[in-house]
Amino acid sequence: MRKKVIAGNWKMNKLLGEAVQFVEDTKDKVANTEKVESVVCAPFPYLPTLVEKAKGTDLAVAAQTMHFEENGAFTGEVSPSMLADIGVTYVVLGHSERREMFAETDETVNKKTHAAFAHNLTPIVCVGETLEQREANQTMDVVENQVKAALSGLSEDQVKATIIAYEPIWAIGTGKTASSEQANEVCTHIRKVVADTISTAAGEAVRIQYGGSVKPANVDELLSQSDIDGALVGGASLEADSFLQLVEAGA
Ligand code: G2H
Repeated sequence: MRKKVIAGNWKMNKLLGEAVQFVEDTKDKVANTEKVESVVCAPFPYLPTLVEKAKGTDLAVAAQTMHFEENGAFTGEVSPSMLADIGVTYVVLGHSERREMFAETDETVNKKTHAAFAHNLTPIVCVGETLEQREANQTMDVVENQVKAALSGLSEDQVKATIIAYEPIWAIGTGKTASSEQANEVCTHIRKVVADTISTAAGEAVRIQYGGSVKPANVDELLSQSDIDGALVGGASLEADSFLQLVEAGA
């Protein structure tokens, strides 16, 4: 039985006071950790404060990206050791917005995945196809290649601990959700790719989220699918009430 993971990806939203208020409003209500993990992926400047506020609760705090190097001349970047040092426990890697706008590649995602494990950060690795690729029937190949590249060189235990977020790019922030069957079909393929390339046990253990316009109204159906183990949620994770409803759906 895989534990569900609901992660709210705030992207570049909220001011500090709003971020703190969100954590105050949710941290004691995200119980039921046997069945679901709750994560907020916040902008860098808020991470130390939010980690402190959420300490001792079941709300985990994540970064939305990081560099793969420990330190050095990388102006504006944040390293895995910095995140670990302040108590961050998860990190989103390879989000399509970072692939599209900030030159993230399969190669850098792979380096970052290794760097995450070297610092006990759980990586949430994002994969997904564009509308053009879906219409050209390339979805399975595109996603398969992204998954293989991201996981390359990881140990079986590391793969088992990885969270993969399948986010079809055409469904992100557009209000268009993949149907739960469409989403599950790709998640099933991802699990098979992991089983075939790593091991059957890794395929069984790896958790696969769906992301792309998930909201309280569609989360139940998505989470009821055989290979969907949670959601990476943008817009609908910004309000505490909505986030709590999403977590409740996973519990
Ligand atoms: C996809 C998702 C969060 P939204 O990017 O990662 O955003 O739920 O707003 O489509």
